[in-house]
Amino acid sequence: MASEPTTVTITGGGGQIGYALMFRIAAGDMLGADRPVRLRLLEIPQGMRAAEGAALELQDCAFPLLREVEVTDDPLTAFNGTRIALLVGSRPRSAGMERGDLLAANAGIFGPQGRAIGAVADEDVRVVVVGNPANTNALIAAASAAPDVPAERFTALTRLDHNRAVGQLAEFLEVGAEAIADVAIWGNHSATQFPDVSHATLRHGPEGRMPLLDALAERLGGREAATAWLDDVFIPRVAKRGAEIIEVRGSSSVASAANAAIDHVRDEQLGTPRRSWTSAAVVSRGEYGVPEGIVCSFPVRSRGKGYEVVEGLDLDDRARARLEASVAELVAERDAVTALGAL
Ligand code: NAX
Repeated sequence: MASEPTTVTITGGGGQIGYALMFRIAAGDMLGADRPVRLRLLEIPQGMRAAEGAALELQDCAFPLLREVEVTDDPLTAFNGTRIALLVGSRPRSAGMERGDLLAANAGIFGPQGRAIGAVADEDVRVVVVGNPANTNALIAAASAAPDVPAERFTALTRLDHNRAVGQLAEFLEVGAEAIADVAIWGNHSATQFPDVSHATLRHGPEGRMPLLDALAERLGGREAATAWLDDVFIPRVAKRGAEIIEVRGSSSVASAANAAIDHVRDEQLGTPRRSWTSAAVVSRGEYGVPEGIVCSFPVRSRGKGYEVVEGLDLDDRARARLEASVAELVAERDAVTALGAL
């Protein structure tokens, strides 16, 4: 077992997703059973007691991998030496709040946090933004950490959308989730996202795989019916799943969001399965015509040194139109925060 612990910082450590995250990280679910962790929980003063209470519970678990827990409201303390940062705490949209106000409030959080990461984090730090609007918050944090931290170290979470898409397909096709590969989420973590199954495959027989679109067509009685199901049922259900959870559960997604954040970091750190991919929002280098610099979800792979966009996939006209609509929203968000002086 490596003896030097990895420093992991969770912002919003007194909130719901933070609470669901920290026990699994301390149990070794994120970095593996051979990597001890030092946890830092960043909160605002109002959230400190809740985070401190969670830290007491962590102690009561006596996790063998957990070396230390520190709760603080000072970003420079929270990010000191941080190797993995999960930026969860954000300003939620309150009733009647305009989008511009939401972006401004979050720029006031992710700008200073990005600066603190640039100033004191480990030189190989990786950051995933969970707090919404996640893509644009990641863009602000990355810009604020420059030039000390390369922008590509900042990512935003669309793995929950990815996992939701896989879950929907698995249920519909009556297979286990592990039988489905190469689904992709493109664009923004918002209702404009494009959950894409056109390159996805389904396990078929002991060794083989078949195109997932063929499996859908078989089940639904033809290609046209499959396309209609994707457009009318699957895509809206995945894109609006967060609202469905709130309606049914009476509260937003928590354990599934924490699980997705753990999947995101684990695959980034330890690598995605060979010949397969996942989805994450990363800084565009112009792939698929997405403007350079914006944080956009793509199919991505990792060999353990950060996510790389899977290039060279064909996008038909309908897919391209969906991607462009979501990218237009990201560009509008970037322009709004630029106008606020946050970039
Ligand atoms: P909670 O309100 O339970 O917790 C948020 C915590 O963040 C609070 O304890 C608050 O005090 C703290 N906080 C606020 N500002 C902070 C700051 N400047 N520094 C440190 N801590 C700060 O929300 P929760 O349910 O945990 O959700 C957190 C965020 O995740 C929200 O923005 C939510 O929209 C977002 N989500 C993102 C998802 C994704 O897939 N990207 C899915 C789930 C979730 O909706």
